[in-house]
Amino acid sequence: MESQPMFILLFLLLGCGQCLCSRGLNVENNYRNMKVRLATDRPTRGAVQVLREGRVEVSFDFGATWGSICSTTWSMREGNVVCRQLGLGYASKAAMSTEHGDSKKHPWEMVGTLCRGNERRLADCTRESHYPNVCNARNPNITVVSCVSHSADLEIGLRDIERSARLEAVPMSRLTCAMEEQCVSADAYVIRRTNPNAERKLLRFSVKASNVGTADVSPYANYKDWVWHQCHRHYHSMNVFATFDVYDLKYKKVAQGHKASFCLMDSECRPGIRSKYTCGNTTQGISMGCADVYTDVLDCQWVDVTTVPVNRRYILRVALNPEYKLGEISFENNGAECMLDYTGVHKTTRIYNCRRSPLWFKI
Ligand SMILES: [Ca+2]
Repeated sequence: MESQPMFILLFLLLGCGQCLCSRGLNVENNYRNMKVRLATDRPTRGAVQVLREGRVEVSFDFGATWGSICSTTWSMREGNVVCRQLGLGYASKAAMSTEHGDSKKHPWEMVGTLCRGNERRLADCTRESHYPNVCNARNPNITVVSCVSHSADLEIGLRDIERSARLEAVPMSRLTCAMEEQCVSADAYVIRRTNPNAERKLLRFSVKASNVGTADVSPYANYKDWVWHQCHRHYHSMNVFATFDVYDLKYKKVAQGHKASFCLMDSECRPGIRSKYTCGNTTQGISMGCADVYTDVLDCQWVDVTTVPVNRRYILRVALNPEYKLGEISFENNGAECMLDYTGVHKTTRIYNCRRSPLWFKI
């Protein structure tokens, strides 16, 4: 760890040259021997207890010395791996912060982590491909996690997408509210100036988000921060709950849906389970054993495919909690990939062969 200030100085002087980055703190270490623990500078009450929240520390010398972690991708997926490795369940919080100490007092031993979320140990994760820009001498933040024994787990419904898919042509004059929420592609706003009745082709489908976990889904934002949407007359508790994207067969994105913000509620529950969350201003969530269904008739529940070339085959990808903002047991069941035959005509456009896919998605 003695060498870190020198490394950071070199790093700043050289402006993160590729060769320096590839020989950074995070490459040459022996990851197989990496030990992980949680620690905190906060006073702990009473006798020694198992820490469930703290800064994440790693050691590469069998516990003789410990250091902290800096990462740009630090999220619930990396947090889940740390909690799993420590036998503490699942991450309910994953942050880069100074709440349990800072990088000055606890210098980074490792920078650049990248986990899929299902690894058994942090040592099994890959690294960020570039030296993280945020890991410089001015950054006091270090990685922090909070672990819980029970967690929610969103699972996407595959058949719901296939069964409900339909293409609809709608004049822009009927999309005022949706356009206010940026639910159509950018060219529509230009066209509307001269032709307000021009039609948009919307690929509509329903998305069902079931909570198959062992705790309720709770929106991560404090309800005081929820945003009132006048047009739709309800509060949105999450900025990005789901994403809808259309790719060509080489995984080049050709259209994307609105980064949908949502009001979370229990739309349907398994027999014997009572729904308790509504779309109210303090009562949003998805109970264990319940699902929130966003039906194809809802505003913005579509991808605007007006400019997508017709008579071709595409891939529709739907992802729940794509930014890993909500803690979950697994992120392997959050995505769906479906084949899309797009003809530009309702009768012959279809979505089929939906498969489950992880959130982990590399092109
Ligand atoms: Ca999940």
